[in-house]
Amino acid sequence: MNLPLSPDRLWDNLMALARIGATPGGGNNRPALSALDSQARHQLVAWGREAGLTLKVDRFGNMALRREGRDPTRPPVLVGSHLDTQPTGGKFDGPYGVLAGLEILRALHEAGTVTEAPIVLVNWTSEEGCRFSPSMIGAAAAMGVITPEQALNAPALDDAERLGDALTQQGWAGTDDLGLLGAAAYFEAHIEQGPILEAEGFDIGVVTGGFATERALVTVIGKDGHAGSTPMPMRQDALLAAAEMAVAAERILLARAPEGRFTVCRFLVTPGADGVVSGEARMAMDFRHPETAVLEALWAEADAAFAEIALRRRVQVAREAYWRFPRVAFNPALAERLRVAARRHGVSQRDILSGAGHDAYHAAARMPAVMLFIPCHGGVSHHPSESISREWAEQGLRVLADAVVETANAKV
Ligand code: HGY
Ligand code: MN
Ligand code: MN
Repeated sequence: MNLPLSPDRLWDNLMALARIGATPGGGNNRPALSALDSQARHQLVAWGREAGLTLKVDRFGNMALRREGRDPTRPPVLVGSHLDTQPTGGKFDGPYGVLAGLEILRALHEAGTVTEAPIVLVNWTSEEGCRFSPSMIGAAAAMGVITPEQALNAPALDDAERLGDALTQQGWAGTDDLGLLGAAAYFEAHIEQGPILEAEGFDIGVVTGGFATERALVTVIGKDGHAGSTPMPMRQDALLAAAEMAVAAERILLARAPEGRFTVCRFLVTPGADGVVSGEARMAMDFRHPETAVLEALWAEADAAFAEIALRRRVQVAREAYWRFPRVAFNPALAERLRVAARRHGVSQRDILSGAGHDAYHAAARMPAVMLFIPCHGGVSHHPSESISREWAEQGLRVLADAVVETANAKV
């Protein structure tokens, strides 16, 4: 298929978008539903208008930019990702998938090529869980994985705002039915955010699935005390108990290396004041493993270790999971379509599992879905120095375009 795709225009758009919320060191800080996220959304609307796309926005702020097909009754093919970033994010995590999808629709528009099925570009609200928790709220709500109330009442971690308030405040509380649930397929192109493709010399990763993931808030309650006059044996030091639990959890996950992944994403201490033994500590712990059953067993092992530490240190410990999904399996037929397209373009490829969570995980619960990874330098992501080559960006675009258009023209 020889669509007039323009890799240069894709790159220029990536650089233009990266100027919205640019941070020192070349990164981006565009928190979900902040004024900067809204500015990026409006930029996408303007580009979509140039490409003849019609916009719909749902009650969660998810954006659907639609190109009609010859048969408007056929379920659409979706392609998308997210525009919000981590506070210390890069230029490409999210925007690459959105703007590669846009470039496909632009090329179809310029060529006057009409596919059988409609194609819809999606920008999902609040993929990063760093402002509103948990991650991937827009996709989860649109796919019915969480309730509208859970999505709209999602708390901001940095202030008292709810996601629903921010939607209204920024003018992105839509009322449209995007018609996503009945879609024929969902494609998401994304940077790998890991080192494998670059290290092994592959230009494309065909993502066959994703790690099982569970993030939980672990709360440790001890007793405040004076840092000077409280003898050590009398202390109920929540911070040190939590620290020992974190190290114990790391040991448990390291025993399952290399697939076991453990992170303490946030560590909050109260009062955390000079001169005080802190009586409360809360950790956002993130466990990941390719196998759901193993992940569950690892949490059980960690809970036992936490209970032993709590008893010995005379503190209370409680754990509440707030972000969880089992191992994700993407659609084999769509994965094969990506492999064939990569071979057609002479692009080296390998199958790969995703350790990072993506909006595609929730889409995969409701429709055939698949992801395509391109490498990123040093596997660095969620960092201002996140970077890709123009060649990788182009190769991913061409492979994605073939698979998306073939799916939109597939015989039903
Ligand atoms: O944490 C994740 O995996 C996602 O990138 N927010
Ligand atoms: Mn992402
Ligand atoms: Mn991310």
